[in-house]
Amino acid sequence: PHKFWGTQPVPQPGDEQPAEDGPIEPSKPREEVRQEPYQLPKDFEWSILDLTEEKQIKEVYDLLSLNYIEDDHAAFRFKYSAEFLKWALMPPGYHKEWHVGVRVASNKKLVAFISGVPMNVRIRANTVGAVEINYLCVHKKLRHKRLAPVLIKEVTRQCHLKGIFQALYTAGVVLPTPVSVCRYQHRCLNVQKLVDTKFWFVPRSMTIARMIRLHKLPSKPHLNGLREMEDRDVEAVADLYERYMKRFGIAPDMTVDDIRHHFLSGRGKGAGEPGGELEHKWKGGREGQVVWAFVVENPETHKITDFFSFYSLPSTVINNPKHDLLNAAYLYYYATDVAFQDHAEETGLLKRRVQDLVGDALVVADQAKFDVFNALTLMDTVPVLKELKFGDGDGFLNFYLYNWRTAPLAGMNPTDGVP
Ligand code: YNC
Ligand code: MG
Repeated sequence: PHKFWGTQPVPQPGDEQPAEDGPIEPSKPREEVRQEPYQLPKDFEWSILDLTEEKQIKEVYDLLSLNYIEDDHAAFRFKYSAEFLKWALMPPGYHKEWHVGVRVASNKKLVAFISGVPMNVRIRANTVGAVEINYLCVHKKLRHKRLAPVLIKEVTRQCHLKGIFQALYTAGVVLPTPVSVCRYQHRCLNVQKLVDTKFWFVPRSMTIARMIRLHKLPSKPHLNGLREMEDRDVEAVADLYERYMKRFGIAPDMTVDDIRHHFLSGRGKGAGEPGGELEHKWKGGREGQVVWAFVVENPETHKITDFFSFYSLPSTVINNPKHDLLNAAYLYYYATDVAFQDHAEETGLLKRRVQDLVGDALVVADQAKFDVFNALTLMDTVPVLKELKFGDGDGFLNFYLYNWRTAPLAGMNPTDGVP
């Protein structure tokens, strides 16, 4: 029984499949929304964070780097950089009121956090103005005191005050009720380090030398016309993104400004500068770079036919004598206009193209000295992962919608059930 989740507008265990998509409870006019913050245990106080202040970003960074998500064996913990948090928490149209902190009243130490960022999401035939909730974190010393529900209720109130009544979030834990679930997939790049840190293991029938050989990647990408995305590509990428994402039952809607923010902001020095041998600029990695985006420009027509992107999210290696950081790249959005050709799926054309795109993302990430490349079983990625030598992770990611009913969305084949 879920003492908190049982009270919330989310599908409950045993609910019937919805006849129609829509809200679970109606929206309220602003004056009917609770005006005063929820009560915190004594000795604690609410604090809206101003993330344009370096000092406050650093406080969130410090809280998360010591207290955020760990794997089941407490061997790794996500280490979002301050640059990453800025990029993720301040997209176009963000509200600082949705960056909700809890401090110890006496010394003002930040001990809990939850955040929301605005997004328009299309869920099957409906486009909904919503909030994406992330970075819910309670200091390790304050766990199991029912602080999480208070944080969730307070951020919900702040969203209601801005006229937003639907939310999207993901979690490793199973709560009422996932709308989809995906599995993490990992492609080893630095085999030796992954084995040393026990992130990956050498199978019984294998030697480490063979494993290193097996995972060796070419030193140059393979797609003709591949180059780093630049500001002049934003409109073309936005258009391609919009058309490609129609393939799936759920997808964020992105304006041109969103595209610019998500693919071009927070990049390291030298990124996207025209001219010269582009690869010299990303070889060896870029200090502080969060997101990496590449386009394929047709050499004859100069049309942008494809793009791919990934982001950098390291993990702290907990208690390892040799290594303290695992440099992980995560596949982010990609699209290809091959999908719009007749019979692209039946003929295997689409699969081949996605495999080329993700394959080149691996090459770039390897050259930039990432240790591992991660992906989820979603979009058109699933059929290409085995061939690109990804392996199943232990982790699953559950996708949730707040106050919106819809039938389950497949992680494996997202086009299932699309009207
Ligand atoms: C979780 N991850 O089930 P019941 S993901 C949501 N998401 O409630 P307490 C969670 N709920 O079952 P603790 C949750 N984890 O009794 C637990 N819960 O109904 C529920 N970890 O609260 C749980 N970050 O305070 C139970 O638990 C209740 O002290 C128990 O705190 C939990 O960001 C947590 O994994 C996760 O920092 C804060 O363990 C803590 O254990 C922690 O006694 C490490 O809480 C970091 C971590 C979670 C990452 C994420 C998405 C969060 C989504 C929240 C829901 C948003 C709803 C939509 C709101 C906007 C609506 C509009 C408009
Ligand atoms: Mg608690």
